[in-house]
Parts: sequence; structure tokens; C-alpha cells
Amino acid sequence: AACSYSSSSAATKSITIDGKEYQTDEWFNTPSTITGAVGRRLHLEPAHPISITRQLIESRFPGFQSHNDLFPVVSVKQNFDSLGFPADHPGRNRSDTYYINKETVLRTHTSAHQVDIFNANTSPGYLITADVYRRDAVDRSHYPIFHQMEGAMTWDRNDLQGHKSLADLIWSDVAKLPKHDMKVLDPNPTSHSERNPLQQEHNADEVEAIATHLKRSLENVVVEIFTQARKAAAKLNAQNGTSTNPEDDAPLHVRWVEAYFPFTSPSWELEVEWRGEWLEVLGCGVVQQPVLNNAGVLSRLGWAFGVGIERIAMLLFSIPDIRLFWSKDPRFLNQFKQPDPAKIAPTVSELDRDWGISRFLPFSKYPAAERDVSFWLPGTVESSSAPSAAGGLVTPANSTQVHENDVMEIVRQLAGDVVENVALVDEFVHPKKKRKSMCYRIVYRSLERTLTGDEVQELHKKIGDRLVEQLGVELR
Ligand code: FA5
Ligand code: MG
Repeated sequence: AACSYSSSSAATKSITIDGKEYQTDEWFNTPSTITGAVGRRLHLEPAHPISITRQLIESRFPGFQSHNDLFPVVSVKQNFDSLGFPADHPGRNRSDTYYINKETVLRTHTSAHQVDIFNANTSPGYLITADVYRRDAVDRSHYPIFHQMEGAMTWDRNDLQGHKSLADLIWSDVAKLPKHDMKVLDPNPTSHSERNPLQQEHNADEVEAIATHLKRSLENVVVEIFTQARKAAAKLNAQNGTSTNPEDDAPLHVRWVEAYFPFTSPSWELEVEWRGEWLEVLGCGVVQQPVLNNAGVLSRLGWAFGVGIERIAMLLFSIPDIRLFWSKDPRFLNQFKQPDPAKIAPTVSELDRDWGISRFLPFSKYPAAERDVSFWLPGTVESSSAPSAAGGLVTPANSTQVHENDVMEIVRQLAGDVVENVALVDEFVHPKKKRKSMCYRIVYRSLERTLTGDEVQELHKKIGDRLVEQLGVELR
């Protein structure tokens, strides 16, 4: 979608995002590379892996109402205030969030719509899939735009449906959920009451019933994903006459970990072991009652989760780099197809269900070029020799803070999708000059072609110049 930046006078500037106009102010920090990507709607593009993953997860929540077309520009109130984010929460910073103006942001998570959808109260269970925006690191699993699916389910205290208590009703719904035989390594991590207290409106049995319903529902999603991923691996083996990669046949390991969110208590994250590492795929918990009160549904209680679609899609299709999802290269797009409705219908048995997932086959890997950029931060730092509250650590004196995300942003703005990774490789304070030096290593690699040396050199020079210009650093 198009984005234009127009200025009628120095004081009033406006920006158009996917056809809608917004006034900007001194909080504005959203580059046109970001606003220009609003409107791609990968989660609705037929046969796109993000869209297939969305459909696969949705299929595990029969009866839930899906909301897949909510606009990404939301108020600070929707994104933070209504969910109980404290005023000093780091997520609110301009270093982390794309602001349009003081009151308006690009949503950083699908939870921004919780209160509105709870308020509409059209269905006890709902799902929201949408693009979300964060200023973040640059590597194979982080991209400033990604997709989340929010899910929530609530019950009404005033509608016990013939049960003697609310907990009883919820336990009866737990009994209706499909069972699985996946081993969960840590099914019930301890909740620490400082961070995850029992809410005053709930009793322990209600919370246990809600938590069990939540965890079982999400475990069922994971089982389906891995069943389908294994079918894809088996299909590839059959085609190539190869035997199964032991990784594909290894028992699936998942675990629950205690987490913290301002809008749920207790809260958890679900981690999946993938190629020897624990990967966080979602956050969830029992909805904080003030959120439901803000939505005007005081008698309801229940659970919510938020899952990263790219993380799941990367596992499902073996996609090695998050930038690939944005590729318009037919060598990428043509590898995926919409599932055959006859093979995924609810009437098809678990064993025969087939989403037609295929493993991604990398087209040749193009060479990487690594370049370092080293610079002095503006100002000086003071190493306090006198005992101090900070315990004699190096503390900024007259140094201007440079946030790492500002460095990341400049690299992305100038080099876009030809950067694979940016990492801090060295930092030190010069003992005499009292100045701090940082060195970042940038890995340049296109997914689609070989970059020329001159091209890399030119990009790298531009990045250095822009760091000087915007952050006031001095190149070394
Ligand atoms: C949240 O965004 C919460 N809104 C989730 C939630 C919803 C909790 C409802 C409780 C109730 P978090 O920032 O951890 O939480 O992100 C959720 C998931 O999004 C992560 O587990 C991960 O799968 C994915 N994710 C987060 N950051 C990125 C990123 N930069 N790139 C790709 N995926 C990401
Ligand atoms: Mg998280």
C-alpha cells in the first residue's frame, strides 16, 4: 500500500497509511519502509505459509469467531492503558514502539484489540490474527513486522448452564476437549505470588479449571502442528527415497514456563524444543479482571493467549529466515499451496487429516558479506571510583543515550531485506578519554541474488554516515 508524507506547514504534518490520514507530531518515529508494508496482509494471502498456518491453528478452535481484518493503527489506550501496562513500562518507549503521534501507535501485539472484542461480546471464544509492529533486533527470527494470533475464551458467572458452580461448568468443558498423548515436561510450573497472584475475584478451583482448559487447548494445537510437519518430512523422504532425518522423528518436547504480562495472572509461556533449543512460541494466562471490567463484561472470566505465527510457520515448513515471508520471488511463493478442503474437514479422522504442508526447499544460498562498523558514542562516561549506589559501575555522565534499536532501525531503513543479522561484537570504555566505543557486525546477504562488493561497500558507507548524522556518533 502506498504511503505518503505531506506537510502543509511546518507545524501540521500528516501521513497516509493504507488510505487513512493521520496527524503526526514530535512522537512520530515510523519510517516509510514500515508504513509502506501496511496492507500486505500476508495472513489473508491464499497459499501463503502465514495464511496456511493461521488456518491450521483456527481449525483447532471450532466455534470461535475469527477477526482477521482489524486495522493496525490503534490508540495508546488500546495498546497499553486498557491492558493495565504501567506508565513506565519499557514497551511504551519510542525506542520499542512505532508512534504516529503521542496518542497513536502501530499495534505492538494483537492484545490491543482484547477490550474491544470482549466488549462486543458476540461469542464466548474469539481469535484475532493480524500484523504487529515492533522496533527490534535484526536477525533470522526477528523482523519489525510479524503476525500474531490472539485467542480468548470466557465464561459468564451468571450463566452456569445447570452446573452447581462456575468451576464445575469449566471442568465439564475441559472434559469435552480432545485428549492428546504428547509428553509435557513441566505441565504445572509454580506461580510466584509476587508476579502472578491469585486474583481477588477468583477462587483457586476456578483458576485451575481455566488454566487446564487453556493449556490443553494450546497443547492440542502443538500436536497438530508437529503431526503435520512430520507428514511433510515423510512426504519429502518418499519423493527423494531418503530415510527419515532423526530430528524429524525425535519425540516432541514441550514445557510450560511461568511468565508475566500486565493483563493476565497467572501467566505462562509455552516452549517447544526444536533442533536442540527451547523456542518460545506463545504467551498466555488467566485474563485480569480489570481488563474485562474495562470491556464492560464484569461477570465474565476466562483465558487469553498470543502466539507468534512466523515462529510456528518456520517450524511447520522448515523456513530458515523470517525475511522469506516477505519475498515476492516465485521460487518462494510457488512452493506452497492451499490445503485441500476434503483432507482437512472436521469429519476426516486425525490420522488421515493432511494439510498438504511441504518442506521449504531453499533455492541456492547466496554468499554473505560481513562488515564491521565501530564508533564512539557521543559524550563521555564516568567510572565512579567513589562508592555509589550503582556499586562503582560505569555510569553515563554527560553521554547521550543511543538505543540499540536506533542502530537496528538505521540499518533496516538503508539496507532493508539484504541484511541478515546485526550484532554487537565489541564494546569498551577508553580509560583516558572516558568515551565508550561500540562495534557492530553487519551480515549482508540477499535471499534472491549475489550482492556485489561495490553494492555492499556503498550500503555500508551510507549506514556509517547515517549513524553519524542521526545518532551523533563518531566513526572510528
Ligand atoms: C505478547 O505479545 C502478548 N500480547 C501475548 C499474550 C496474549 C499474553 C494474551 C497473554 C495473553 P510476546 O511479546 O511474548 O507477548 O509475544 C508473543 C509471541 O509473539 C512470542 O511468544 C513470539 O512467538 C512472537 N514474537 C514476539 N516478538 C517477535 C518478533 N520480533 N518476531 C517474531 N515473533 C515474535
Ligand atoms: Mg514473550
